[in-house]
This record gives sequence, structure tokens and C-alpha cells, in this order.
Amino acid sequence: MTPTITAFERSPDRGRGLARDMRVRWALEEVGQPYEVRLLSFSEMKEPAHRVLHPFGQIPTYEEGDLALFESGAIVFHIAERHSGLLPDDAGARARAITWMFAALNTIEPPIVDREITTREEHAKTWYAQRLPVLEDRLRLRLGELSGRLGDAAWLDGAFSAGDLLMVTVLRGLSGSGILQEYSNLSAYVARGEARPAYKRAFDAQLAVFTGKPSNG
Ligand SMILES: N[C@@H](CCC(=O)N[C@@H](CS)C(=O)NCC(=O)O)C(=O)O
Repeated sequence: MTPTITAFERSPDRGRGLARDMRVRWALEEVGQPYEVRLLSFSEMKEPAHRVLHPFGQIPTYEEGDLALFESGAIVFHIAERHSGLLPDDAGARARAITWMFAALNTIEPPIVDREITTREEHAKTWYAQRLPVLEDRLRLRLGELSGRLGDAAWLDGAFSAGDLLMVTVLRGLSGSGILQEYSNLSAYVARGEARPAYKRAFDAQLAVFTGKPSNG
């Protein structure tokens, strides 16, 4: 059954692959599962019909027959569980890959989002100049630790997994900040993810929504 996901009709990032449907598209592309997309305006996302699918009135959602999911991490996990290619078969390696999925969403994404919200919405506040360095120090602490763990490896734990997929998309949230470039191995890691054919197909499909031109994928 072809799943349907939801995405922004007009993404605030102008289709640069930062909206969270990118994670879902990339996972579906990695496993070779075709999908359909229902585009939503900001007001449609807040209407009851969409809140049945997503209690917080956001994207992405995922529908497959009677199953409706929200939360990009849960959706990627569902896709990874039902197809091969995103989680190792070995039980221990699988558990470690899942651990990296949680690390991406619970440990690395929060300080990235905190910084992003502050720079976007709080720059006019009197305390902004004091607050920003505090948030960036917290973020750099985690990035330094992640960089130390990754070292010279291509991926976080052996072969590419859903843990890497989520970590790369989370780190891409730093695009334009210049902070990721302070960690050469993390920059190379993100570039490695972006070079994957499945990533490119997902990116092109998301960009095509914004440009109105069909993707080549
Ligand atoms: N934790 C959620 C976050 C979802 C989220 O923040 N979605 C954004 C797009 S990337 C959104 O819908 N923003 C519009 C809004 O919150 O009104 C997930 O990972 O799916």
C-alpha cells in the first residue's frame, strides 16, 4: 500500500530540505518505497481534519491504510522496521542504531532548535546578547562530544542507518549558522549523507514543491 505523507504547501525554508518531511522522504527513498504527498497550508495544518492525524497541528504525518502516525522519528522508525536497509539485522547493532535515532532527536536536536528559535524570534529582546552565547556554548558542548565520538568513521556505528539519517537531518538544522563548519568531521559527515542518491531524490522532490518544477527523481 502506498503511504501518504504531509508536507508544507509553501515551506518557510524555500525548499532547502530543512522541513521535517525531508526525513521521511529520505527514509522512504532509502528503502525504495514510493509515496504520495498531501500538501498543506499553515491554516489547514491547524484545522480539526489535520489535528486528527497530528495533535499538534504540524507536518509531517504518515498514513498507510488504517495506520496514521506523526512525529518524524516515529515515522522513520516505522519505515525502518518494515523494510530492510535502515536498521541492521544483528540485534545489538540494531539497538545501537535505534539509540542513535534517540540521540539525534533527544540530545542533539534540542540545543539546535533552542538556538534557532532564539535567533529567529527573540533577537529584539534586551537579553538576546547574553542569551545567545549561553545557548551556543551548550550546543558546542554536544557537537564537540558528537564529533569526538564520530572521529574518522563514515557513520556513527558501522553501516549507514536510520540513526545517521536522523542525525544528518538534525545537523542540517545548523545550515547558515557557520557552527557546523567548526567541526570538520561533522561537516564531512553531513556532506556524506547529502551525497547519497536517496537523499538527493528526497531533496529534489521537496524542492520541487517550492519551485513548482517537477523533480527529476
Ligand atoms: N517533533 C516533531 C516536530 C514537527 C515540526 O516541528 N514540524 C514543523 C515543520 S518542520 C511544523 O509543522 N511547523 C509548523 C507549526 O508548528 O505550526 C517531528 O519531529 O515531527
